[in-house]
Amino acid sequence: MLTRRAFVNASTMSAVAVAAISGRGQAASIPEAATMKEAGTQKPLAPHTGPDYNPIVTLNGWTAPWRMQGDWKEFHLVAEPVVREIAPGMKAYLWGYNGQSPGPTIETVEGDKVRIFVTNRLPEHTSIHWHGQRLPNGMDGVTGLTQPPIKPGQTFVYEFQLRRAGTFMYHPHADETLQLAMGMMGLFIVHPQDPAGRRVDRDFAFLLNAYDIEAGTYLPKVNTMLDFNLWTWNSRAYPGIDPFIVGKGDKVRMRVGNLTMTNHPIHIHGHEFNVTGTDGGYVPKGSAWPEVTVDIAVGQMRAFEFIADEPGDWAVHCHKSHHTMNAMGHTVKTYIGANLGNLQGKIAKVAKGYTAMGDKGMAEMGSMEMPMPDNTLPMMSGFAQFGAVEMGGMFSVLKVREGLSAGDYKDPGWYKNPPGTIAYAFNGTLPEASRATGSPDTSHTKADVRVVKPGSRPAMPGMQHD
Ligand SMILES: [Cu+2]
Repeated sequence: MLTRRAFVNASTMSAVAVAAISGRGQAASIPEAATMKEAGTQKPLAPHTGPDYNPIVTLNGWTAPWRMQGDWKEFHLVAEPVVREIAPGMKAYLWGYNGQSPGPTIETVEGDKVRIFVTNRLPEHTSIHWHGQRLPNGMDGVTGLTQPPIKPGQTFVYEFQLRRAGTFMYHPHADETLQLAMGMMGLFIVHPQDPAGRRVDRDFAFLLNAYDIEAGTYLPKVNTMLDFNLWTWNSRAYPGIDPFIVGKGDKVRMRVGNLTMTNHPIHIHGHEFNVTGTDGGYVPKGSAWPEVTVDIAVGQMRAFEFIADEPGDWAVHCHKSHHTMNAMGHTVKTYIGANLGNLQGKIAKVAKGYTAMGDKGMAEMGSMEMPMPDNTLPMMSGFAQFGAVEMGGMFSVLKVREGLSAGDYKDPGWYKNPPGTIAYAFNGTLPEASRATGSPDTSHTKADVRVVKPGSRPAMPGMQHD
């Protein structure tokens, strides 16, 4: 739900900003700063000016509204403390923009002249760097190097023309370690001037970020460098990350930017994709390369595209397995194969309620109701139609469904698998249904088992021999 802040008028602006605006003979009013209360994926914002592009879907996020002032597209970002729901059951005290972390996605078209007002409501100074953009040096947002800091209470104005299309980011370049660790970042999308040129049916975007928030607390530890316990997409952790809803046959694009301090190999199931965008912009047609996993290095952006032609509920996740866990204790010992049976009784005598865990593996944690401090996410969680998913962190689901109309992003529920297409427990005979479909291969039944050993040459009908 979009709510409107009170109009910020010239009297609250800094002398610098007023001078900047009046110097250009503009009316000294700042566009309203919209703010977002909800952490769910908001409806994409169709353009009301300029080329008719297909708008971006910001995963668990939203798009900044703008107004036209002459031929300038004007936005208003407010840097401020926010409360972000990381997943149901856990909130974090972060810093962000316009009510959320990440801030709203800025969505524009190549050639646009943008004027971005930035108001600082943080307790310390800030600035915004427009990551990846070509712009006048003094608009680059590096405190001390290209501009003075934006002090608390001040509003600064950034003005530049968008010289190339692609996927970009924005983030502070002032007290950067702390401000990034607190969640200050956003996406900046520039569509090509001819929207038909690179059109897709569903265009998703998200940022990779990470937090270190101790169990039972709300504030990120800002001095952590690598050992984060919450690996997030747009400051959300699974099962709080919304699914990607797409129609069967849709051309889908995902745009991903990495503002963590390690790389993330993003992997999708059931489909291969083409990498069509990098930090440098669109990959020339014909040079895109196929992958099922794309590694996104620190500070990088990647866009990839595929035709969603396989119906189902397909996992999409970072392939570093520790990044699909929440609040993981990296100092916990490994007990696989140990006999914890006796230990349980002994420790329970001194520590009431102690449960020995992990002698068979850690999967039991995915379905157990363990007592935890308030405001803490389970390490492995999420339930689907076949039980516990045993995931957390950077994990979501690509839901490919037949017959979705354009712009329908409603969660369709779990996939209804056609009969005979789900992996099943073998009980000595193959089920009738499986034999009837002819696929999988049912020529080898219990009564007719042909064993093929390494090195042996089986005489298989239809096989060519040299
Ligand atoms: Cu990762």
